[in-house]
Amino acid sequence: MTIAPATPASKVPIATSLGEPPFVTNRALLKWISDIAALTQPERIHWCDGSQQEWYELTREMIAQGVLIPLNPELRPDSFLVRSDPDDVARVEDRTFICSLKKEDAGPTNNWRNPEEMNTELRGLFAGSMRGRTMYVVPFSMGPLGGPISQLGIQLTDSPYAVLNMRIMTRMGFDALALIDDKTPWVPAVHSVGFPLVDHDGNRTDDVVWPSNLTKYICHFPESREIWSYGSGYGGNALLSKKCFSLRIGSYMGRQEGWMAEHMLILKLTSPENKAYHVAAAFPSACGKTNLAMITPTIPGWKAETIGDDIAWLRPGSDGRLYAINPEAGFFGVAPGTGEKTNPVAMHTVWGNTIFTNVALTDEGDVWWEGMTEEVPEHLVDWRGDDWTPDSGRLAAHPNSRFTVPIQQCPTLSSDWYESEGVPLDAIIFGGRRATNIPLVAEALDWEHGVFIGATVSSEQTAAAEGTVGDLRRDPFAMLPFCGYNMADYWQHWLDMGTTMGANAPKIYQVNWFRKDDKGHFLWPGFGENSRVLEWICRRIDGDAAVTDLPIGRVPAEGSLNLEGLEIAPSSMEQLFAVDPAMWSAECDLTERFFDQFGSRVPPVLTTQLTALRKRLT
Ligand code: OXD
Ligand code: MN
Repeated sequence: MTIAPATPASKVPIATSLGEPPFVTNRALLKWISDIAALTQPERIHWCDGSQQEWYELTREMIAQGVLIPLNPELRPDSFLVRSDPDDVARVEDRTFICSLKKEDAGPTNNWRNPEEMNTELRGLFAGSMRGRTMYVVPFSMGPLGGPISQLGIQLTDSPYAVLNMRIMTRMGFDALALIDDKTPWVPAVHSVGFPLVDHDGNRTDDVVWPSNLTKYICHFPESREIWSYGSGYGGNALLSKKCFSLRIGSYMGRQEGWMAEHMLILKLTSPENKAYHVAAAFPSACGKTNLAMITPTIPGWKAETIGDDIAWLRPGSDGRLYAINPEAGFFGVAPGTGEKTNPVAMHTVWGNTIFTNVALTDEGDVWWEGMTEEVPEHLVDWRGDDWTPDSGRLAAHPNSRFTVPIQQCPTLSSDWYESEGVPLDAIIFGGRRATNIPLVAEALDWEHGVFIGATVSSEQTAAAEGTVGDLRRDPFAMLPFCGYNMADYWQHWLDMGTTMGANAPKIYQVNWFRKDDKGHFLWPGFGENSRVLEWICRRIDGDAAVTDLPIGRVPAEGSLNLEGLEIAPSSMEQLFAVDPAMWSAECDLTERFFDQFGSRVPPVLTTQLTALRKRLT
């Protein structure tokens, strides 16, 4: 297909043909690519086939340009370090927009822009934004190719770094492209780092190691299921399959089509009796989600296997149960804090074939970050490329530095990850980082109570003073930055899904590994010991664990949580489950205020739940 002539035609080298592979005949798809090319004016267009050969060619080019730093092949084979621009190091929530037709449909927790106005603004920004660069056509499948829960997308990007990451994080290439025929729905996603190499007069500027733009826009058009991202090359801003598609657009699609896109890990647990259980768990950022996804149980006989660490797509199966897939194919994990002690599975996963972004470089040509080893190297090159010693007084790795690695390298990967139909969920878990109030574990009284728990998930911003609840950052369902529509409507969708599933719905639990005593010490050891809580949940599912009814839910009855081999004072156990009615009443007031911001869109079931909780507390 030929692209419409761009202006000015004279001096600017612009791709003149799409160069589509012969098997692509989908006219809508070709027209979209042609339109975006006419707008962004790339010099070349490359269709990503997803092959190893393509990977080698891209990485070779990027090494030559100084973008990728190859690590020592003896220590970290086929792995690279990349350093981003210090102004482009994380997701930019204040530049993330939901462009629904009506503002109320984005809700009070999203930034909203009128779709037409945003479209006009974006067209201005994207005009010529790929000049002098290659536009990569990146077809991908979220979930196994052709699977019943899977979805397809195409990202157009001028960032080869994004291409490499997308190849790890998704099933990317011609196999996915071949599935997009005239009748298959797919999500179009346009991405530019906003750093053209040729200006309107044809003058060339030199490239930089990490091209980006101080102006950033991460835009979602739920009604037309489109994504447009400008100005950033980092993480969720640039790997549009992840938060943009799998969560923001996915959640909107899920509501329309009767499924759910969730910010959840998926774990398979096998008991000493060889019975398998599947759980999905939602935690806000920085609550140890990756550690739980790769947990090494401390209790004898239990096995934990990883299915996903970040995103779960859930859909009722023909038997009425809720089935889950991890739509991703890799981990984009936070490096700092990951070490042999905290997460040995992650450390083994990143043995090679890994892209590290914004970590430190050792003198031996390997990577390092805070928390990786107890011993701190005497000399490093830090994430900005400067010399670093332990007394430099600054971090060697950026706190949001990352590893991108294929999930198939995870030593605890469950074969269920390959299941295109997904796995039937036995339990859904909600967690937060709470110094007060929230017990180590509690079972929801029913689905509606579980949705109330999910809707009120929070982390404490400041250490709470004695007898008070700290500042709560609400992160309902851990979806606050990721829900593509009004959060209150999302709660209603959860309630509706419960009605659809009825007695087949998984049980819902709340956990909190972070409760503290009045001196500020953690009461629970966490990490592998969290397997004790998972064991209790599995026993409950089988009806084998006794409970005590508390106003906030059902907690393990005395002796029903397995504490064998764990040294923990009975007073700590007591505090882990203590319910202080005054503090809970204060928390209920905060919940009421939180719900108020959603006005009349809050499902009445949730206000009834709040009233019922208040009543149980008195
Ligand atoms: C992530 C996040 O990067 O939740 O997964 O921020
Ligand atoms: Mn996440």
